[in-house]
Parts: sequence; structure tokens; C-alpha cells
Amino acid sequence: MTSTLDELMTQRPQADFPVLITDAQIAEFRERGFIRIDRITSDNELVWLGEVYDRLFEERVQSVPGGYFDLTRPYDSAGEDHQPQIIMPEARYRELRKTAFYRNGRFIAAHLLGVESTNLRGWGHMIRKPAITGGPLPWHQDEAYWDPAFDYVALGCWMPLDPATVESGCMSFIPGSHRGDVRKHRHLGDDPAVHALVVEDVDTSAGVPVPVEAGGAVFHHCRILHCSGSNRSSRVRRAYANEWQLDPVRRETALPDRPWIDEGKRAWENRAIKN
Ligand SMILES: O=C(O)CCC(=O)C(=O)O
Repeated sequence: MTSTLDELMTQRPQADFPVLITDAQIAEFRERGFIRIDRITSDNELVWLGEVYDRLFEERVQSVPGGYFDLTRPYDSAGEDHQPQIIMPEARYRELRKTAFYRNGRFIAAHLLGVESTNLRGWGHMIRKPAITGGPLPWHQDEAYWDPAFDYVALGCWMPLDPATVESGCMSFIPGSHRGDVRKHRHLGDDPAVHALVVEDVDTSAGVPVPVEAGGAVFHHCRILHCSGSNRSSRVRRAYANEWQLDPVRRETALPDRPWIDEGKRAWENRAIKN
């Protein structure tokens, strides 16, 4: 008999998987804006997380209101999802905060950002690229999704649950681009009802694909330019990320407006009214 999600949560394996971070890796992160590590979790936890992940997507779980949507199609589109995302699964399933992936992610993030780990807040998201039909996620900066009235000290810790290769849709990064400003973005297809943002005017020829084994991870700065490819392979590419950040600090002088955020909010609210 297959377990329910609540039953699966009680089967979480021990989170005993210590990791180390070296000075050289910290220097690399600060210079290039990202690093890859070979392993962040145990084999057992990877299997368990895979079962949890599959079940969450099968049931299209909304851990927070509206917390399941396709990233690259208008909200509420009918038919097969191209790139569904689940936001904050740990808000409902607290066991996800006790994993080696979560704990090690926070530990490494604190060293990379040079802050106390107890001051870091984490929230998760899961992105699923189905075999063959899973589309690309265009070039963007994570901070472009966030309110420009605040300053952020933040990074993402992204772990694939299947090998992330160039063929299956690994991420690519532009080394050093995290030192720049947040660029002008727009919604994919110029449709604010599509969640994914695209950066304008970027020379993507400097992009470096970063394949990662299942259970490895990439840490990337919230301003680095990055994207992921489509999944041309015959198996799903599952990824689970936690964003780690200090509490955002209100800026004394605002950064340039990010009109795409308000456009997206309006489209999101219209969607909520429709439902
Ligand atoms: O999972 C992906 O394909 C992309 C994820 C991403 O862009 C991110 O976590 O910032």
C-alpha cells in the first residue's frame, strides 16, 4: 500500500550527514557568484525526498495558498504542466526543515554569506521539469522577483534529485554577474500572468552550464544571472531549492522601480478572484 504524505513524513531518515566548506570555496563563491558541491545529503534522504517530492506533485499540493503553479505558462492554464513549481512545502510539512539538505544548506549558506546561521531564514521551492516536454527557464536574477524597497543578503541552495545534465536541464550561470545591479526584467512572453521573468540585454555567451549529480548542490547569489535548459532527456529532472536570507532591510533610498513585480501581482490577484 502506498503511504500518504503524512505517513511519509514519519519515515524521514536520520539527518546525520556532515559537510565541510573550505576557504577556497568561500572565495570562489564571492568571486564567481556560485559554487557546486558534490554532496549535501545522504543516499537514504535522497530516496525519501524523492518519494515526498513525487507525492507532492502528484497531489499538486498547495502548502501555502496558491503555492502550486506552472512557472512558464499563464496561471490556471489547462493541460499538462511544462514546469510546475511548489512553493514553501516546509510550511505544511515541518519535517522538511529537519533534513540534512536543509541543515547543511543553512550551514554552508552562512559561511558563504559571512553571517550567523541562526540569523538566516529559509524557504523552499521545488521545480519539476518533465521528460521531453520540460521547458527552459530563461535568464534572470532571483532578486528581480523581490521588492526593490529592501536590501537583501541572500542565496539559493539548489539540489537536483536526478542527475542535472545539459540534456536534462541543468542551470547555467554568468560568473561574476552577481556584482552588478538588478537588471530590467519582463514576464516571459510579455504576459504578466506567466510567473517566470526574463532579463533584458544580457550577453549570454559567457554562460557556464553547471551539471550536478543527484544529491549534489549549487549555491548561487541572489543577483547572479542564471537560467536552466529544457529537459530533452527521457527522464524527469526534479530539483528542490531552499533560499537562505537575512531579514530584508528597508533601504533609505529606493532602487529603480521593478514594474514587472506590480504587473505580476495584479495578474496573480485577478487569478485569485477568478477562483
Ligand atoms: O530549477 C530550475 O530549473 C531553475 C531554478 C532557479 O532558477 C533557481 O532556483 O533560482
